[in-house]
Amino acid sequence: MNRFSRLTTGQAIVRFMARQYVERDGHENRFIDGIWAIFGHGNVAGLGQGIVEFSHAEGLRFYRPQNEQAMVHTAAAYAKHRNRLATFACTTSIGPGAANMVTAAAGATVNRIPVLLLPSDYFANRVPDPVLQQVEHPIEHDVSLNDAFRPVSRFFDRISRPEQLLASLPEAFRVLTDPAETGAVTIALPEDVQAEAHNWPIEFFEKRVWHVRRPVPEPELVVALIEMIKGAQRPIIISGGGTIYSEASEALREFVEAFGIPVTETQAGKGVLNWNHPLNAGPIGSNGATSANKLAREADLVLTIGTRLSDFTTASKTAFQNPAVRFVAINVAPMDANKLSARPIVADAKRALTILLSELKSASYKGTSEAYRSEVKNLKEAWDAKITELRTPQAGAPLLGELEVIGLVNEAVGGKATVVCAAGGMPGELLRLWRPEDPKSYHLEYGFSCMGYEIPGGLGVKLAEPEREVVVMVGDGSYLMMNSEIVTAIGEGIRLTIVIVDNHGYQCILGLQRAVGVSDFGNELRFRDGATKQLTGKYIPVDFKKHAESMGANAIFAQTAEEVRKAVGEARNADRLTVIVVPVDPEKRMPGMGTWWDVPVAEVSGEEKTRKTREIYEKATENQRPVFA
Ligand SMILES: Cc1ncc(C[n+]2csc(CCOP(=O)(O)OP(=O)(O)O)c2C)c(N)n1
Ligand SMILES: [Mg+2]
Repeated sequence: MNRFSRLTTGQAIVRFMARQYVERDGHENRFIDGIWAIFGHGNVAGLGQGIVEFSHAEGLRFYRPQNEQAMVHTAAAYAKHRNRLATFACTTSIGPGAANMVTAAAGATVNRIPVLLLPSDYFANRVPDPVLQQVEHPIEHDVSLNDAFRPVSRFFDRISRPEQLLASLPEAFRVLTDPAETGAVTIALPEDVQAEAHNWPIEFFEKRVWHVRRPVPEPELVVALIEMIKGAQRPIIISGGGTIYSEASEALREFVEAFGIPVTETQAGKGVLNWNHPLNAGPIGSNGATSANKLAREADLVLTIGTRLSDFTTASKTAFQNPAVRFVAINVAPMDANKLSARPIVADAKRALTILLSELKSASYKGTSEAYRSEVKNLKEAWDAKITELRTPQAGAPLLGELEVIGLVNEAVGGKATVVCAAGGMPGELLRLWRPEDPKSYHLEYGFSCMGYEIPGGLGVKLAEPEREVVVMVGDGSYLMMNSEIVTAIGEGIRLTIVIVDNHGYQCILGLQRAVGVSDFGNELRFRDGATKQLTGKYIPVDFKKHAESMGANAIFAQTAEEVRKAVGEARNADRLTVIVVPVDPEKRMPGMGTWWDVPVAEVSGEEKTRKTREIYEKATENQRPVFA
């Protein structure tokens, strides 16, 4: 005799979500840790009613943010900090509320971070069409705004009959919990269907534990890799976010200590080894270290682990200049494992490193030469000294530089606090300057580099690990774009530190504009000038301290090194979120370090300097190696 629960679609979703668990290495936990919602007519009645009736009873906490994009950033940051073993669900109304999530959905997908998105959709029965906020596509009548989620989701479905959930939800959770497939998962929910009831087989709501797989490498490929490593004179490792998500830091440390192979880091991978580990050669690529980049340039074997090899990592394919260089990639995702013509080892980072360590030992591999190890040591020491110099405040200047602020904040919070950042000049500077002492202490969203991630991201990290000190570094531009989750944090009683570095605008893009031979234009925050009618007037003064205070934050203005140190200490002891506003000299920029990033320069121009820059650009593209053997 079949048994059923009669529930609406909305109620069924809440109950199902609450009962999904993950297991990895024998540890089990709930996968969806809460529901974030901004209600509108599209979701307040259907899914919203289900949330009210069931979420508390099912132990799912409900959160009410200020912006749909922001709540998805928070969910992604939460999931990233939890090594993708837990996330949040996010629901919106139809139309603009749903559209607001698309940007952050892309961010999650680019970064391979699970988030569950439940936007509402137009009536499946189409009777009241066009419903408020409906985009009426004149030709494709089944298209809705939510189709904009398709290219940025790893799984997409639209539920036009309740019972479709029986097939859709398990598939959604399979994708969310799969390390290779994960990203944004979107289930669009027509307004009428959310409220419709169905007789659900009770088995549908039984607790389900999703095993998070750790695939082992194919033995034949391990044999081949061992031969390649044994034959290499100048091997390096590039370690990305996947190493951290796989919790492979210790395995990586043991591996490199056994064989003297230097590790270079990406934005998502930084922190996998302590900054001062002798084999941590620093960050690689366009924003990389002189040490890592010299090793990369001359490497004959590059072992990439858990990285998607973005253009910043490969310096737009200029990083590797040894004609004999070969790549091997350990990655759980086949797409990433096959980049740069690498020998693809589709496997979990921790498992692969553990197996490689023992196989290399059995093969009597003794590791790299003494000469190579001492070269690595010298390069690292020189790099660390350079960074200490860049981080140290210079006496006497009226304003600090951004690099000095980073150094001061890092000194004050230590290497175990988590720093959060995403866009602007600071990601590149943090990559070089920040000194993490724990794999979870460096949280950069630099796959999508989405302005606005910073504050909601900090909130997500703090929710994931409330005991950890969290410091958000945010530019004035990103802050002005998205700051209102401060209100959410205040409401939740969450204490974190936000440092606004105010340099009057989009200074990193201004720097880039100059680098591509264009005059300063449209990036600083300036008044329209009465005479020129251009945006060349004085800086528009923004009182960020008052702004933060108006949202309930504790706010401090800090201009000198001493004031910054003191403010960070005060923030740590404050009873609520603290915003520290630091004005900086925009022209104290990161010095050039001989690296490159491909940003094309105009091929023709009336400006002499643009034409000169184009010549330099064309010359630089000659260093690109688009294809490797
Ligand atoms: C949503 C979004 N829009 C535009 C950009 C392009 N962009 C990257 S950094 C930046 C300026 C950021 O300004 P600010 O936060 O003040 O940092 P600064 O450049 O001054 O370091 C812009 C416009 C982006 N990354 N994300
Ligand atoms: Mg700025």
